[in-house]
Amino acid sequence: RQGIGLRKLGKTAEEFQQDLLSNLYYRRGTTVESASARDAYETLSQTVRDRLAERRARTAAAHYASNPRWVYYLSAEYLLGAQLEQNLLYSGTGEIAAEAVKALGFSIEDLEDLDIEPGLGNGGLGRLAACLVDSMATRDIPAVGYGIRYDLGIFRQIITENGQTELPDDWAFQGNPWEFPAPDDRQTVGFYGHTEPVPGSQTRKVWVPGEIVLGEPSHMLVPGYGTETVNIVRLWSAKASEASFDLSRFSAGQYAEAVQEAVRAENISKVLYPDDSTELGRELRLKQQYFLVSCSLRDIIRRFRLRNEGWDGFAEKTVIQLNDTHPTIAIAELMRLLVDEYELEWDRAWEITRKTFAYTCHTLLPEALETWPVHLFERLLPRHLEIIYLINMLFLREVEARFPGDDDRLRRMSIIGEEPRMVRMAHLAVVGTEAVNGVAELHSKLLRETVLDDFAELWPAKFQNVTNGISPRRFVRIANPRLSDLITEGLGTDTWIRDLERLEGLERLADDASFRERWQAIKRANKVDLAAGDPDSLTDVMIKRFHEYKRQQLKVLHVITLYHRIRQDPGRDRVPRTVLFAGKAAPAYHAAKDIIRLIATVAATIEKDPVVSPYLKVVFPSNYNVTLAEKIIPAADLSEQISLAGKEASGTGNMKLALNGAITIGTMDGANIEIRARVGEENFFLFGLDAYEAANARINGYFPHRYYEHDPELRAALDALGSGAFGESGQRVASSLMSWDEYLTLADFRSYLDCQEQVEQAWHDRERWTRMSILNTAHCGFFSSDRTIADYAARIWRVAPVPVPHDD
Ligand code: DL6
Repeated sequence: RQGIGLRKLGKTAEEFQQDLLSNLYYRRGTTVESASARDAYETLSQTVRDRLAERRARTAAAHYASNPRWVYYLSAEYLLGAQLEQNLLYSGTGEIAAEAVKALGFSIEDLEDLDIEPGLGNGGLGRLAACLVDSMATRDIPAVGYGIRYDLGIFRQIITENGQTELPDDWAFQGNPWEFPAPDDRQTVGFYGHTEPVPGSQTRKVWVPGEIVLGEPSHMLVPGYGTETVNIVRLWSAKASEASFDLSRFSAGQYAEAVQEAVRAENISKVLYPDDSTELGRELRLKQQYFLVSCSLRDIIRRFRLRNEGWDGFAEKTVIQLNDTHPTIAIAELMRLLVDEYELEWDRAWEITRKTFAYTCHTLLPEALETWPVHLFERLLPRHLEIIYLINMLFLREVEARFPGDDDRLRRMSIIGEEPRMVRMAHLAVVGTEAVNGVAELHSKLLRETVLDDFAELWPAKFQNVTNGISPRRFVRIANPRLSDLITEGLGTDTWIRDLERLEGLERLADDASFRERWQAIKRANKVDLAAGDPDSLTDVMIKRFHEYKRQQLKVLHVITLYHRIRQDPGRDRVPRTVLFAGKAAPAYHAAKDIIRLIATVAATIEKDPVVSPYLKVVFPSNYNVTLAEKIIPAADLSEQISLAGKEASGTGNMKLALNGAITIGTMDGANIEIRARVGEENFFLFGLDAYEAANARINGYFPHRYYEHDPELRAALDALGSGAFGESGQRVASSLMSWDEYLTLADFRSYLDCQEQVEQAWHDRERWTRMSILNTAHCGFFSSDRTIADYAARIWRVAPVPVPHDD
């Protein structure tokens, strides 16, 4: 099949226009006269997609020719964000496309409003996956991202005075023009059933599944920026096999029963679990995980087999990155495939498996470390449990040899926990991989010192840090075009979009009064666009999932204190603030939903108060997602990163906001520490306990009541909540803080309030503030996901880029 060439798609406005029309007539089946905005959107998307598909074809040819080492990124979540604007930028067709749709009678902005956002993730972890695949393509790394094509993504959120309401997110209801179905690459996945011995073999078994489900892939294109590479994200949908339709029941008139099994099969990819950081041991969730893993591994092997024979080269040609523990069952599945299906010796299979996988941990919360009840595993994946037992036995022998007689250590490190008996996925992930990394320096250090300390002692070289990063394309160039233009003008080049450390060149411009003036004007214009409050007020944003460890409750206590201060002394000159919250709470996480409802009540109370409302406004736009983040971030002055130190693994919103010139008020947690080290302590508002002080606080006896007693402003805020002035949710929040205060909110209250005073002083001096803002942007180039990928490529994956030739 070599030598078959492709007709080139034109690069001029006329050629684009011609292709747009041809798509309108021949693919969409409509005409210029009757085209609706949706017709135009679909057609434009196809025309842009075709240009990327052409590059995709060249990418595949280059990869095929070089038979490289591949990176396979396994992630249960991807928050890809809207696609149109990104793909216009990455295909360099923005201007000609705008002209072409104008001729059809539409504006590109109208069509962008119709673009879908596949919400296939919960928060940071899913958005990180999207930034990393972007950067893999940008860095020319041969890579495929694997995930699940959930029919329903993260729920749509509506905020009212009653708090959060959830609605289903049928994101592809009107189709997804960015997707290519590939039904021929479908895979068969087994569940349940039993295992049978293989005569003459100690290790091989035959698994006879009790249920068979099909996995059908489709893929979305992932173009690199400023390069020719186009990689893919391949997403699996569960489909019932033909056998699951019960014809005999149908014939007997039992219509619902006839499709019951098929419905159950397709439920596997029906909905994304909306939990973030707290997974419950639910069977469907484990089914999803195995479904993703089983389909992806077979696809990976199929791809390997296209250019290679035998198994000798597998681990050299393949690295599979596990994005958190969600896909960890892949370790047992690869062993099963190699031992049972391809009949390799156990030791050889184990060597290949261990060399193939690497694991990224994204949490420090003990409750977020996944475990599964042994009985559930035994029923759903009986063969995998046997394999895990054997892996564990051999592993514990290794531990015993190194630390003889240390039974307690064996118990701590075992992949199987006792009472109740659980499979500890993080332990399996450490045992079955070549490299383990945390996502920020502090996080990686705490993993080694606390959660995974025994493993770090056994295998110190296995543990690494790769600090997270974000895509400068999406979160600066696309989200903040005004600032991007100014940066390009200031630096005299736009190469910073691919090489973000070049932002350092802005440092000298921080002292240029006219540059500062323009910088300020852009921030103001972005605030006008956002229309959240007075554009001259301090825009103070806290945008992230709702979780007690992130401490939105601390921010509420601050807002209530400001409210009290204004009421007590209405005549005083004050810094007007717009406090913007956005984010979702898991539907079953009642304490987080109480905080949301409390914020809504506080916002309404302030709004109604003529004394306070000129100085303070609280806004809470509904349905925080990537698209909304792209609007809020460019308008932010102050970035709230106020988690209890030692709890936020990294954070990535902190990076996005700092890069857009917001100044952080934050604790010594996650990547905040690295942001502060880079932007300089004078350009960062630090408060609160550090991770070690926080860990010691409980040990030394923590009594939240003492803070209540000793701090009159804190007392007033908590009393107001306790009195019911802000509703029942407020009472519950106060009572939880007063009784236990898991995340030491009260301990950090005074330090936080004092720090907010410093913020206001700095804000008064607008020249100083703007300088700080410019320096934040200038020194945050490190936080590009391109750098993150360069780190993974060099230290964990050991892969080299494969450049894709141009078409001319
Ligand atoms: O690494 C991406 C992101 C971090 O920035 C956040 O700090 C962290 O909370 C988040 N982790 C999760 C954990 N879920 N689990 N397990 O979403 O990852």
